[in-house]
Amino acid sequence: MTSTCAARRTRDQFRADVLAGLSRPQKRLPSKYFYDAAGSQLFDRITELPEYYPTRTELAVMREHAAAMAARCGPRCLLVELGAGSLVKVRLLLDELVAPAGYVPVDVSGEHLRGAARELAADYPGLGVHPVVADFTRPFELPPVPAARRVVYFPGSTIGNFDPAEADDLLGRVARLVGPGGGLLLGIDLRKDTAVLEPAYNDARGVTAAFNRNLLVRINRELGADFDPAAFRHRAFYNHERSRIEMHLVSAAEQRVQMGGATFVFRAGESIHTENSYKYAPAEFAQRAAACGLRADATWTDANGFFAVMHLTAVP
Ligand code: SAH
Ligand code: AVI
Repeated sequence: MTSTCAARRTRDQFRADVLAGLSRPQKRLPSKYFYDAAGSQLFDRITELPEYYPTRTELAVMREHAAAMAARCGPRCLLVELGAGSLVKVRLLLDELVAPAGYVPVDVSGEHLRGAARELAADYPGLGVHPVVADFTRPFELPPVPAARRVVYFPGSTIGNFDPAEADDLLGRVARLVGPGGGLLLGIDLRKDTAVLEPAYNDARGVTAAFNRNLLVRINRELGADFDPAAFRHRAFYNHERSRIEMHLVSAAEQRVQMGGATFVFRAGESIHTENSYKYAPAEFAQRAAACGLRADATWTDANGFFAVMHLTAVP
């Protein structure tokens, strides 16, 4: 009963966000809606693409420095992972943590999260695994697990999918969630040559294009719209001024889309802005985090300076 109510609230919010986003002069859709079960699987395929450097680079940084990262987290910590996805990277950390009090993966993609959590729990029999299906930009309950310290693990540069003001809100929320002395272990994608950045979001096999168009497939299925996904072209480019990759779906022709009682008109070439992926410099990021109550005390990066993992401590 409760879960049916929760599912209806989530659906109503999805409908409201889509209607509001498509009514703006520059049409927009929030990127968190990419992740239904199919979207999570497409994202997993993206992480294996030769052009998509972030996942393999972050994994390499984690592999090299997992022991130092675990030492920063400290013994008997409660590890809370935001945007946990397939729970791949966390295994490197769990292998090094001393007597973790528990692990709480948080994700909006419920079916995918529950499946991944079952597999992880089977592989780590002594560990308390408590998956939470929630939108981490809203308040959510943590299981009451006693721990020496709370640490939020937020890999993948998912923080980069938030505009700077939203990222600041999220950092403040994390600081409150872990409390003074608690930690944040954060992955951020760094600024680099456009020749590396743009192919990562325009892969030759078209997996990122399918990931982008899946948003329209989901809107059709869950909200009864009549988008023709094939009539929208995937476009991704680096916006230098804003230091971000932008992803759009560009209408190939003039067309109308119905959803409920609403009609949305698209001009040929008009786009829906579906995602931003901000790229940072570590020092600049540390400065913004400090203003949100988190002091950066360790940074690990790869030899190319493509990706950084930072540990930050919440200050009173
Ligand atoms: N952490 C993984 C996955 C990154 S993909 C990695 O590093 O590879 C981004 C993940 O964040 C997806 O699993 C998506 O479902 C989740 N996500 C995005 N926005 C979210 C939100 N607002 N609340 C909860 N989960 C979210
Ligand atoms: C999850 N997030 C950090 C990915 C990114 O790189 O911004 C999502 C993604 N979008 C297209 N490819 C990957």
